[in-house]
Amino acid sequence: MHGELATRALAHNYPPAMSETRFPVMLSTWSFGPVGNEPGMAMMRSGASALDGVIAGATAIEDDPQINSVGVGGLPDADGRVSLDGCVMTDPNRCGSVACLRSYANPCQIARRVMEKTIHVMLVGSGAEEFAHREGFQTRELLTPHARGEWEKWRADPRNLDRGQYRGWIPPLNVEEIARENTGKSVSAGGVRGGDGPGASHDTVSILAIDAHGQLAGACSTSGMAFKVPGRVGDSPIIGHGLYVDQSAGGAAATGNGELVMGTCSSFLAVEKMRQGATPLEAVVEALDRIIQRFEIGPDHQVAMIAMARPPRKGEVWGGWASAAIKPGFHHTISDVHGTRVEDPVKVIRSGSAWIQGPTRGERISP
Ligand code: SD4
Repeated sequence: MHGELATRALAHNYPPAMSETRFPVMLSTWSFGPVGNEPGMAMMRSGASALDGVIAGATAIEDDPQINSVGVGGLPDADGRVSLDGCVMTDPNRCGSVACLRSYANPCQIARRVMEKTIHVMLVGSGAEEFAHREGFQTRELLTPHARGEWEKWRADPRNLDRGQYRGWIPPLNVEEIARENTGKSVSAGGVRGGDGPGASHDTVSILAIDAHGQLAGACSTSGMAFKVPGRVGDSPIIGHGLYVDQSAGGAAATGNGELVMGTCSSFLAVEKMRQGATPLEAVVEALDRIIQRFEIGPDHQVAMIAMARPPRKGEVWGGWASAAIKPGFHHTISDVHGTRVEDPVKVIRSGSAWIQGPTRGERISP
């Protein structure tokens, strides 16, 4: 397995230039990251906490209807209904989560209320919606005409829905980045938003940040796998799977096929590796290797991870951050003293894989 490892160390991002490390720093998944990083960093530069920063970042992405697998504009489930999942975390005793919200657009804000106003960690479905209502959140229509059109196209293809025997759907590899590839746009600061067409799909945003006060926080928000079985919840809102943060060990977050992440507690695993002394890069590679060892990786499977070392203690050099993906096609967005940049991951484990493989419209999982 390790023979397949290919390192793409980018001198400008890994390891970070320690002497130049200044907080705040924000790291997020995919090339739409700048949509969230820019407002999140602006808040943290004005003294806001990392928790405020990551939630502001997630909210901006959730509110952008062009990003069509997070928040408003997310692709719906097999019945044509959008459902959103999200969580926030700053420490093992400070986390909140919601899943299967059908009429509220900002799961990370609601997850924060769960964390701050209840003795619980996670609320789901109608209970989560009643809680959001009591907390004063406004309902929103989540299904955009574009997302509805995509669902109608998907439903019209008999390969996708074998009625009565529906087993689920695997999105095309790197569905988040296909629009960029199709349009030939280059990755640039400022990011790329999906255009029209089937390639415009995007997915989970995971954000990790350290603020100017040296506090670490994370947020994760998604509409989950497009055209999923109604009721399906993936890794993203589950503490330890899609996101894990511990001030004394570090933070990690995942994106991609949630079922692979959930089998291996990827974010918790990566943070525990950092607790034991691994660098952020070693930690995410170990977590992704675990997935590769325990799952048969299909042509449309992809998982990518980001990780951030715990905030440095007085006089300590910061351990930095990293990202890695099982296959090519993933990008992260980093914001630091040098500005905001969309970059290739630090490491791609199966670097020989094609950028996009398999049917572009997905395929049914055989029974
Ligand atoms: C899920 N992990 O629901 C999410 C989807 C995702 O990039 O991250 N896509 O399985």
